[in-house]
Amino acid sequence: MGNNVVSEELYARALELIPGGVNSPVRAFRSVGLHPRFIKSGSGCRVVDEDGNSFIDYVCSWGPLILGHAHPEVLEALAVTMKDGTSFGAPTRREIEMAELIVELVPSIEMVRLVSSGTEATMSAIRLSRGYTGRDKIIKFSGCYHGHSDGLLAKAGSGAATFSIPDSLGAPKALVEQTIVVPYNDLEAVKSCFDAAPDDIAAIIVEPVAGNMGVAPPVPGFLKGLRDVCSKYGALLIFDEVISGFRVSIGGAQELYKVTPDLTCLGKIIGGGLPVGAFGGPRRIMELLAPVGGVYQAGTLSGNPLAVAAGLTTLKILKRDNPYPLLEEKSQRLADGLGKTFSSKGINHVINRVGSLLSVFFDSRSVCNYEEAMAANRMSFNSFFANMLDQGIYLAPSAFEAWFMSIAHKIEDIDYTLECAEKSI
Ligand code: HOZ
Repeated sequence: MGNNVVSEELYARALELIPGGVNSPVRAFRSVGLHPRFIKSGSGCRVVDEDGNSFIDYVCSWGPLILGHAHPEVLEALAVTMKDGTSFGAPTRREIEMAELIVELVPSIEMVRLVSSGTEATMSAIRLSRGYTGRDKIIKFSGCYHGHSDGLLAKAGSGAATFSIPDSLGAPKALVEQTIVVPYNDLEAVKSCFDAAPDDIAAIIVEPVAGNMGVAPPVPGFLKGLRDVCSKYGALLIFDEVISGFRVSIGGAQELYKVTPDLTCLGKIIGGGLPVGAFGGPRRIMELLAPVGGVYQAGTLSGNPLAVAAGLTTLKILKRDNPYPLLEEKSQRLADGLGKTFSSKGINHVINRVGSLLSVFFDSRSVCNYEEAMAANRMSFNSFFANMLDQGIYLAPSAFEAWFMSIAHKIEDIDYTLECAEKSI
């Protein structure tokens, strides 16, 4: 679409100064064989690049922007808050309001600690689970991405999958050995781990809706099975709801699937587009955190006033407006339309969707785990991606990332996307 002369110039400059020209690997567009577009602005469901090309955006900053770009109420909250200063490194009134709202809306959370990213949230929840249980090992699922802390990079999805990095260089072997990796949706494999080491496993960490191998919903009984196994062996169940929190329902996946984790990690939407993470759970566990208990965790910008203002405003709007039925309707229209288009052209495909999270795999079988996601046809995805971009549709530049719908996507945007999909196949 249009030209990308300015993006190319900026990319060349960035390559000299920033590894790979980007501050997060998937943004580089390398896996789809293209160069990134440099984004200048966003409004509603659209972003505009430095060359003036306008795109319908299904990345939405990788999930935070459920209200779309530059939502007026979020901007207003930021403007008002900013006048009083940007950071104090001291408690503020809004943090309590934010904690109250999270506790009210997320079923399992009685107390919550704010941090600055999802990576910090999962890393800290793991430390807390180890402190609480006095055990070291954790179970994670292949293809689930829980941020980039050392022990959680084993068989991580997302960027690591995109670039075929099974385990990151630099992650100490001794630490990675504490992470047991099993296939997503495989309850029997989890049970075998506990049978083999009943007193060693501190926690299971799981994306209750996997969103970093593309989207893979939990099969019926999987999450409940994890809950039962953790309760049986005295391990903690950690739901990483950084993507699914306030996305698949206002109470996240735990509300949707009616399974109560011990700890929940949040991020993305709760920052309203600014950097925030959080982890929470019952008082008896959370009060093991310093300064009450002996598990240390801290952060200069934790609970940053601007981030809290944007996040709090976003959560209040979600509670006030309940956009979830409409998001469901629009996302279904998109998924159904894509499915119809691919079928009419005889293209093998799987569309996985939970609410406003979806992804497309070019495969004839179901995709329930990382191994199946990896087996799908990536070349077809790459050419689909390039053709969509050319027509003004900005998808995540990797088959292992989700598409995100916002309240700002209108029916006409979805129908236009479908027209483009028809031409892109
Ligand atoms: N791999 C991250 C999302 N799952 C990408 C985040 C980013 O590049 O901003």
